Amino acid sequence: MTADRAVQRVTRCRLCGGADLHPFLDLGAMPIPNGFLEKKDLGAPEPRYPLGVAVCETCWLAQLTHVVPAELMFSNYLYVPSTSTTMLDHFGRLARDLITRYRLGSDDLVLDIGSNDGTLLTFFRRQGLQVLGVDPASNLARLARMQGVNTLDVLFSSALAAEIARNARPRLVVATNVMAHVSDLHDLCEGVRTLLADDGVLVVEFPYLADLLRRNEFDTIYHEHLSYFSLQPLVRLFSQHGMVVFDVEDLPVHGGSLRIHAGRAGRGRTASARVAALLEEEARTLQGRAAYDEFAGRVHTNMARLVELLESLKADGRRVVGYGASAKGNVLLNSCRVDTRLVEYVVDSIPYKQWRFTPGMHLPVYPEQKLDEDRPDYVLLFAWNFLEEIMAKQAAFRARGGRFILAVPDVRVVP
Ligand code: JHZ
Ligand code: ZN
Repeated sequence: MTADRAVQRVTRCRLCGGADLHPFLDLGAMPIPNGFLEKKDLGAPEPRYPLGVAVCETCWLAQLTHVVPAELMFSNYLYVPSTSTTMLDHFGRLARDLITRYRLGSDDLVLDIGSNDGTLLTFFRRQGLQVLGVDPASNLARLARMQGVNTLDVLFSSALAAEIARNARPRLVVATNVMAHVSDLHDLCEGVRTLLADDGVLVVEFPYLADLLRRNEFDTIYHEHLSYFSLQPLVRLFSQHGMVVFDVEDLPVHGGSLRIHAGRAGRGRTASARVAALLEEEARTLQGRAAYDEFAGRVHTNMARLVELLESLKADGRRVVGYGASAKGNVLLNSCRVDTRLVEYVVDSIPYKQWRFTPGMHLPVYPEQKLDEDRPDYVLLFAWNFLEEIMAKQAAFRARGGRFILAVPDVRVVP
């Protein structure tokens, strides 16, 4: 069943309004990849939504070709980063770095857009700073409040920003892994600009498009992620709203991310040498169709190789299961049409996902302990962004001869 009426085909770039959109990868129609099912729902028809990506040949923002209404995706959101020590360490370091770099003190307010369960803000709070989270997922806002993180469960907007600014102007606004989800980028920027204290800084982290392409991370393309950013389109966006991107850093998280620092223009802030160098590199490598079309070619090859590998393991009588019921995993399963015949089930540490079924392919999700009891031969790692953490955790499984399969960046078996 394709839910055509709810879907909007994108004909204009969401950043610059340009009409020259070059579609480069079509993953086919599939359910929303965070829509885990309960057993009672398995017989019911499941809506599928087109999943494809295009790049704007005017501003080079990569973006979905079709958009699904936000209420279908975010009202009860299941993603909780605090379940991973990789992300906890990352957020702890981020908070410490920013407190030092911007000399933040106990009178200063930090506002987190897309604050999820409040994990990042707890690190600022522990250092005595004032914090405010904004996240539309009420279930997560509740968790945040339980940790003492003041959180508004609404979508961030310029109207909300104006309201907040009447009482307090943050010296730091952070937005980690949220820009991709934002429908109205201009409204967000306008909001941040009105809200920030005069010397305030906006810090944004997002998976970097250049890494996505280079590392064949096609499974990070899904309905929730409306945009796939490189630096150039963001510099353009911020400058349209009187802000300047004055620094950029490379980060290993989520398969390669960027962290940018921006503030109001005209405070003597100018782009660092790192910003200039990266913009120059992007002009050479990302502003032409080739990078995108070649990526799509590699992805199709990898998808075919994965299915071939799973088929041959099956033919040899080997048992394969999945690890990490991530949204990425569901994109991979649905786009390669891999069901329980080739991958029996998935294990995952998040209680909300356990005892449910993956959208589309209906793999059952069990707690991680299932691996010890069941002892399958191979584990297909859907959460490749946590490779080291999960390999360390599963040392016993590996010592018994269990092996990991990776599909990203390329299909390989890890001994
Ligand atoms: P994980 C998320 O994508 C969601 P997803 C989001 N849309 C986004 O933008 C990106 O990240 C950046 C499990 N796990 O975090 C937990 C274990 O079982 O890569 C998760 O279900 N054991 C906001 O959904 C999954 O793996 C472990 O030891 O692709 C990882 O999903 C660890 C570390 C994780 O998210
Ligand atoms: Zn554009």
